[in-house]
Amino acid sequence: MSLSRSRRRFLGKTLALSGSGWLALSGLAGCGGGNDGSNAPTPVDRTVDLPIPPLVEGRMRADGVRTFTLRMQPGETELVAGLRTATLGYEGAVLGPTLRMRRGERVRIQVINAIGEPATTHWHGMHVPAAMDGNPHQTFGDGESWTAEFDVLNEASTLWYHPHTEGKTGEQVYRGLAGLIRVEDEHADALGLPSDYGVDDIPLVIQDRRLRADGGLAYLETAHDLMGMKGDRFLVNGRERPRVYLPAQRVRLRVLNGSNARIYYLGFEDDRPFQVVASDGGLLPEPVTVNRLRMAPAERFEIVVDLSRDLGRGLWLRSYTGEIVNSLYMARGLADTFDRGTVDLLRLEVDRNAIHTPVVPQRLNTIVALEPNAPDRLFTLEVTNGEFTINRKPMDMRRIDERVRLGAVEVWEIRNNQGMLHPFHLHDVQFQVLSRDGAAPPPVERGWKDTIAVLPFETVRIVARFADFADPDVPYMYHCHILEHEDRAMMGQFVVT
Ligand SMILES: [Cu+2]
Repeated sequence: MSLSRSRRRFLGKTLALSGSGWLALSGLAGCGGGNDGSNAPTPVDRTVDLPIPPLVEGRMRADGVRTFTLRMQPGETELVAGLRTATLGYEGAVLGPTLRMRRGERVRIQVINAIGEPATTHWHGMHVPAAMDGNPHQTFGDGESWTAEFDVLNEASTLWYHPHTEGKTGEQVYRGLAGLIRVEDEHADALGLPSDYGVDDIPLVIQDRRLRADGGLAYLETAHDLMGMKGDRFLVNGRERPRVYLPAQRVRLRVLNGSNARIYYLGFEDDRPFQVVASDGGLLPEPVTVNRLRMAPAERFEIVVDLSRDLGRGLWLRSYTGEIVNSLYMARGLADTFDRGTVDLLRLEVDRNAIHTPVVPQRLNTIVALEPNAPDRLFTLEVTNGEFTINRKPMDMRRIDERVRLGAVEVWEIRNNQGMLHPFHLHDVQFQVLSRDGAAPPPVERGWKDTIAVLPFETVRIVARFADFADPDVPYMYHCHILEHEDRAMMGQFVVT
């Protein structure tokens, strides 16, 4: 089925529920309906242990290729205490293992589809050939498998994998399909940062969900949800408000905003400063000390928090989104109760003496500014005829929107013509952020990124080098990473030739 046909059918069905949600698309009209989940179960005030996804190394084959298997499968998970929820996972009931790989080696990943419908798996942030990207052009059906093989060219970083299925990405991720990739290299190894997985180097996948009273996942119940599916239950690694036991020392948290649409503004309950050491694509040039950190969907940040004086104490990692809500949503009716307030995410319990003595060096990485060698391209994010679009065009699988010359270093100017934030994600390459509305980006955005939050009516300029992989036939994608916007056509395609 063509994208346009399936999308029209979807919109026809949901628009019949209520037309009001779409008025807010213009960024002008108000929308009365909030998604506060009034029929959701009452939150249970207790915490459970933080699940740590297994760190898997695959199998090293005789041909020197590190080989992984990821089976997408159904399962049942206690996302919130006392409720059983039907979920999807990779190699388990929900989420997936953390894939450990090293720069310079070759990896092969066989993905098996056992979820009863077509799917893909995209290596978000990974610099790979377009045919290995796992985008909608590499869709495979239930009972089938797809194998990606590529050299790990990325530097040490926290990447992730998730479905990228035409029109179904939001639903498949929401049901549980997502996992982390931990890329390591010798440079990062030598720095002395906390790096003992699950001990002082903790992966955190932050997501929100809405559950029905019977525990089932509620997805796209109202037209308002099409603006971006947000829930009222906050999960870390697939559990609601869990607790993690940590040693009294510096600890690294590798945070992924794995939510479909929710924006977080992270901080600790005592407002203590912490150090941001890495962004989407690798280590920052130097650590940046903050006490709040905004994270849009698909963004990753690695932070180091000093717990050396906290033995016997605990503290909450929270989202203080209410402090910045007016900068995220200018259109009325788009922010819900949780966007306007504070949310407890994860309880850190410091129950042990220091195990390691990790450090945070003053120099972390060398990032040479890219020099453009090609004309700029302009991308406008807006709503055209009731659809989310880029350059006023809804996504069409058969249309190539941009042709980039191999080796080009290009500035992409992204203009948000709307009253809500759109996180813009570029496949193939990591980019540098040049400016936000003409001003220098904040220090936490001075490293490599693959997803950039573009604020309401803001213009962001990024620069990227499109090196290594040319293919005139198989495109890469660029799109909004609010998954309901992506599925509703806020996406385009480019080839590198
Ligand atoms: Cu968007």
